[in-house]
Amino acid sequence: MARQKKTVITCAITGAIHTPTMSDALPYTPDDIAAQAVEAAEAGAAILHLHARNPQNGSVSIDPEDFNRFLPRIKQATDAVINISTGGSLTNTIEERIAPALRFSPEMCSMNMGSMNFSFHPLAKRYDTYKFDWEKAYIENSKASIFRNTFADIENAATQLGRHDIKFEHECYDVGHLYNLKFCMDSGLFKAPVFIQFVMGILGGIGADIDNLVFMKKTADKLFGDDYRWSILAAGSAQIPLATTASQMGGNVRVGLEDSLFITRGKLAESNAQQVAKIRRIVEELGSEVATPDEAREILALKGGDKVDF
Ligand code: KMH
Ligand code: ZN
Repeated sequence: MARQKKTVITCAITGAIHTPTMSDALPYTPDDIAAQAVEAAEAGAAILHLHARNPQNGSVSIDPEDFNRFLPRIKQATDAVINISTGGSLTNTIEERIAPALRFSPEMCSMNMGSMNFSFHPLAKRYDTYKFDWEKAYIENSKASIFRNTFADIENAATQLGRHDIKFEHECYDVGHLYNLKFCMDSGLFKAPVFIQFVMGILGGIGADIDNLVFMKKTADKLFGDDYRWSILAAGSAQIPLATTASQMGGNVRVGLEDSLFITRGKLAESNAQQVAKIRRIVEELGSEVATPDEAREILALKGGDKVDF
């Protein structure tokens, strides 16, 4: 597969698994999620990665009805590719987590490639007060929680979602998850070319630095040859610096308030679109072009925006 010429920007609008509501910019109502998603697409995001939240208190929602409150509106207002999260929260079962993607049959959805102690408990030290009651305990409890994605869970999710011709964003939080993906491909569960999201800087997974990025890329090259596409998501303050590096290595990039509430170290972002505009500006100034939604569809071989159920 020839080196990709355009950079696909994904924007992860709100998150839920590990994203505190401790920024007024973080959208959690359907109105705000839809508005920020459309704005991010206008700023240059070809793909919108979406979670839902409880509109009253911002807690994780995996209820398809909560997704239904914003998916049709986003589809009407933009031609961006919709990617529905199957991550849910640390307490949801895999059946609950895949229910929205099964119902809406989007062009893309996430597929988490291994179990881990996905932890953000150190955040509890950062805040004295919380916007919502549920948040303190949820953050503290992550210290002892397993984000469960066993081989059986992955097989179950892939088998049910596979019938919908959905392209997976294979979220790999460490080098071992690349080997998990390779094992699943060899078992016939996923076909090349796969789309891999290198997830870096989550406590419980690989750290966010350039050495590790190169190691992830070299390992993926060894396992998958030329026949894969990749993107990077670095959490927190590493988000834009590592996205910049990855874009120069031929990778695609993911930004968004799901993975960092900041626009630069110590300064909260005003919106998702602000992060998209920033990485777009950098990518373009460094001589690359940003992919449109239809170019992203071609690059990732997606089924098309007319084949979704919303
Ligand atoms: N925010 C990422 C680190 C999912 O949605 O399935 C985790 C994530 C998982 O995006
Ligand atoms: Zn997500």
